[in-house]
Amino acid sequence: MSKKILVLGGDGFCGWPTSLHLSALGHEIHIVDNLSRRAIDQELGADSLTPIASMEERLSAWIASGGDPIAFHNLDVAADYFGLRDLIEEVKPDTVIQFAEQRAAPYSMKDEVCKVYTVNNNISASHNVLAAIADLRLDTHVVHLGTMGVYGYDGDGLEIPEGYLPVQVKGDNGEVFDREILYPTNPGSVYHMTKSMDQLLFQFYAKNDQMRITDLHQGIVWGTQTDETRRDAALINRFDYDGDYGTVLNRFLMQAAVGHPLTVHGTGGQTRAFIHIQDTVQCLALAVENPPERGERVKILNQMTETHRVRDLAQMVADATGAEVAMVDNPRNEAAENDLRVSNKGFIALGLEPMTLENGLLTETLEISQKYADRCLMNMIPCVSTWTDAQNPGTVSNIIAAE
Ligand code: NAD
Ligand code: USQ
Repeated sequence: MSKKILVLGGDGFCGWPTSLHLSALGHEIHIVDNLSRRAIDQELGADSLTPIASMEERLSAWIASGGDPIAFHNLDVAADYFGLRDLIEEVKPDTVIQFAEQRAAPYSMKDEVCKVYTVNNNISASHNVLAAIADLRLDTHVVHLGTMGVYGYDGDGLEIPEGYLPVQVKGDNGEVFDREILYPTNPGSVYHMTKSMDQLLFQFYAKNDQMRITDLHQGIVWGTQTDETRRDAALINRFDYDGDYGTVLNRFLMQAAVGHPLTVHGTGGQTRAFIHIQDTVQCLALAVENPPERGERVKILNQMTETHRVRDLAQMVADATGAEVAMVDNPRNEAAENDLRVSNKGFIALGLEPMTLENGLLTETLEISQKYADRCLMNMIPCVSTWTDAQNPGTVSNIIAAE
């Protein structure tokens, strides 16, 4: 059945292909975006490796390729609460998908201004959606993009469950109490911390207002194209590669394409969860079709298809391309080595057929990197945002300490 869907953050890396995919499935799509991601590129002096068209060109190209019209609303979801509320009241969406957050961990750790912006933007954006739907008393399903990073990387062999952890607590007289709690969060950056905080917002509104909420704990997304973005050059998805927004596998693939050594942080023993962008859009379609019941607790699904160790990914790309691997100082404050086992039974049960690195998509992403290699700004490749003063000799506290 066709649904009315607001896609908040629909100009972004995940939001754009998701909007097209849901439109292709016959849903009525309204993209809401303040284009802040494009503005941050300008602020950083960075750009997508792929040439992304303006929103107007994107939407015209979608119609020209046979797609149904998609509406666009240029609106700041975090700062313009009443603009958002009016829009939700007018459209009365069946589903709101909340992608509209500042999503780069290194950007969120850059300085105090970036920390404040990330917290204000992300928490207000998510809360504004919930407050508006509650106040309008709509039965709208909220689908939020969370992150695997909320679980932390303890790496002791426990399979990460989907959001909740059954625990037993011993009372004073030895009685044992059973509880099911949100998996204790252990975020690794201010950005990841905002996703931990989002979880409490959802828990409260699901309980207090019986809101239907799905929180997708997504792993690192790689690749760039989907079936829909391949339809026309003006539909191409963005490809971030700079030190703040580029994610590890896409960075390795483009580094190989431009002849830059693959930048493994530390020993590269960090194990992370991954998903290809084509599977991201499939997962969103499945989540939209399968809302929780009203009154049910937040439905948490781990949206990932495979785990890999960073140095193994670098070796895989090096073997495929002949690229050199460089072990560089880790700018982050994170465990040097961890194991990671993750349950993704929820999406598998809903019908997801995962794609993996072996599906030839690695080659496609490499070909795209090679095609647009001349657009690469080599000075944007290094990760210069550091997590602590100790890693940052230029900060005030270290200058004072040295005097
Ligand atoms: P992105 O930065 O490419 O897209 C986010 C979009 O939201 C941008 O177009 C931006 O302009 C918009 N936006 C941000 N704040 C806004 C506001 N206040 N009002 C209106 N629009 C706003 O990021 P992405 O990679 O597409 O990620 C989308 C979501 O998925 C994020 O919430 C992110 O945390 C989550 N996620 C991403 C990944 C990944 O690897 N890319 C992995 C896990 C989770
Ligand atoms: N890394 C390198 N070399 C690089 C870049 C990164 O070794 O050149 C390492 C990092 O130190 C880290 C790992 O690779 O250990 C992953 O870094 P990343 O930038 O690919 O991913 P991350 O910062 O975790 O963030 C990305 C998205 C974020 C999303 C998250 C999902 O930017 O929006 O929430 O992936 S997850 O990691 O599962 O939490």
